[in-house]
Amino acid sequence: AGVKGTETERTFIAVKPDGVHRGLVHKVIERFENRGYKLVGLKAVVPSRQLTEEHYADLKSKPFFKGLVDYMSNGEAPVIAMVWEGPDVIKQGRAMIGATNPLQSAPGTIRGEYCVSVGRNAIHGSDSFESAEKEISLWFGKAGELIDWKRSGSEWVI
Ligand code: 3AN
Repeated sequence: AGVKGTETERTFIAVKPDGVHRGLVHKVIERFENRGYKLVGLKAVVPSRQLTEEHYADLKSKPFFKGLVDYMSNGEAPVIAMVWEGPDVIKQGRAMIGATNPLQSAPGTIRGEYCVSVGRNAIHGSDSFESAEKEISLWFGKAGELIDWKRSGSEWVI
């Protein structure tokens, strides 16, 4: 996940199938780009059940786990998987996304603007450096899928 605490910190952000169905991909990209973060990886994926189960391994014992895996991996819409880079992007990404339950998400956050249901909360973001490392390697395991580049004008942002 890049180098923690520096401008090369990286996080895994995914627009989930409900967010894709609802045409929210550009809203998510716009917010991260506008903030000054840099997109270093992007793809549309229909994740296998196995990938989804690994991604949400911490939630295995939850009653909604099977439903969550079904809806992520049934292929009715892809997941748009992204890696974003920049200062404090893991924590700020979570702040921009808002609380897990959209009814508790502050207005102005992505969930606080676009969602009302915890089971359809549109977007995922890594919640710690360790999760970011795990999730980036899970979703972007192949060499060459993440690009190191410099945003022109970034000296005015960072
Ligand atoms: P977050 O997505 O904010 O990191 P987690 O990791 O607790 O939150 O939950 C992962 C995903 O599991 C949520 N984004 C949501 O899709 C689903 N989920 C969490 N809690 C519930 C719930 N009570 N009922 C249905 N789905 C849930």
